Amino acid sequence: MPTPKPRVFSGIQPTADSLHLGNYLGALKQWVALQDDYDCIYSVVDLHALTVNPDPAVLRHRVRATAAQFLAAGVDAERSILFVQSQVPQHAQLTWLLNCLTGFGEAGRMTQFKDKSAKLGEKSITVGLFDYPILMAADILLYDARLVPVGEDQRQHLELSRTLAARLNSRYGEGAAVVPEALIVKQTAKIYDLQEPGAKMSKTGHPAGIIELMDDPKTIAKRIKSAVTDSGQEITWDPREKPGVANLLSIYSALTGRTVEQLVNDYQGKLYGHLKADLAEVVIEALAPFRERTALYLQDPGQLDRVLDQGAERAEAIARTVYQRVAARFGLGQAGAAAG
Ligand code: ATP
Ligand code: LTN
Repeated sequence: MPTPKPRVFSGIQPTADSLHLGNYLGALKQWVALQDDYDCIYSVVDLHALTVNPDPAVLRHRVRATAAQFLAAGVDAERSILFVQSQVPQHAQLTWLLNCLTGFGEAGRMTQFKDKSAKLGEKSITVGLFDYPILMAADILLYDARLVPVGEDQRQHLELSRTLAARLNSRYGEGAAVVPEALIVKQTAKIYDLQEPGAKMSKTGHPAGIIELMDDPKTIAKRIKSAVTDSGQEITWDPREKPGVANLLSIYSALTGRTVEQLVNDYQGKLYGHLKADLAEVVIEALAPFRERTALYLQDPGQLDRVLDQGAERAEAIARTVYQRVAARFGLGQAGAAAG
């Protein structure tokens, strides 16, 4: 029998109608490439999205729209498992077990929680937002995933997942959990906001700073043209002094496969305007087929739902076994299961 391929797990929240270039270059592009060598499981993590209190109809649409974009980007629902998190009940169940292993102070140190709660103000912070990284750890441990492709902003959350997996093993014996590793591709780990090159491009950022994958060509050209560049005129790679230009070069390089050195060389003696005009063309061309494919998937929601139902069935078959194994270590369930 051939040895099974190592498992990959990752998820993206359905918190917008469209994903953005940061999601694509930081995560989704890696997801697609990993399918050749790994056993991949990808999820639309709608339970995570509940932490921002979405309108129910909007959430329902965004779950489908996000799944359609995964497929359009090249996620293959036959080779990989594509599913919606809330359709597999073990995510919430394992979260509870992990909650009971996580220190209150440990969860309180998560910088994303601190940032998001500072923005929200005390009255609007929910226990769900606080618990968000534990639910993420449950997502990963539930499938014995070894590798988790994410952007730089998820590094600390991944570290917590590793800590919790190691804790399960030290408290309940080896084999209770697989300790996962983050896969963060340095070049595209953090794509920056076009208007505020100090901040990451984010679904919740100002629209002018974002390039959405579903944007039309005119919008893309406008956004890139009005991207904040830096003082001076020369096109050089200097992320510290020229973060705006460096961000444009990173995007350019990631979409064309040309190295940043090659690009800097090609643009010697040219102006920021040239770089922006060419980059706009590159982005428009890269995204056009993606938009078309997404629209096709969304034209047939019934078929999309069937794909997602099948994915959930396959995911649950794995999640059920792993959950029973972990729960048994805690002393839950029938005594016989503890042997597993
Ligand atoms: P929000 O802004 O609503 O928190 P988001 O845009 O960060 O959302 P997520 O669903 O939280 O999107 O992230 C999905 C994936 O995209 C994660 O792996 C995350 O690390 C990655 N990612 C998000 N933004 C960027 C970015 N600017 N550059 C690189 N990767 C990113
Ligand atoms: N928190 C992640 C999304 C996420 C995720 C996961 C990523 C939820 N569960 C499991 C990798 C593995 C984010 O990008 N905001």
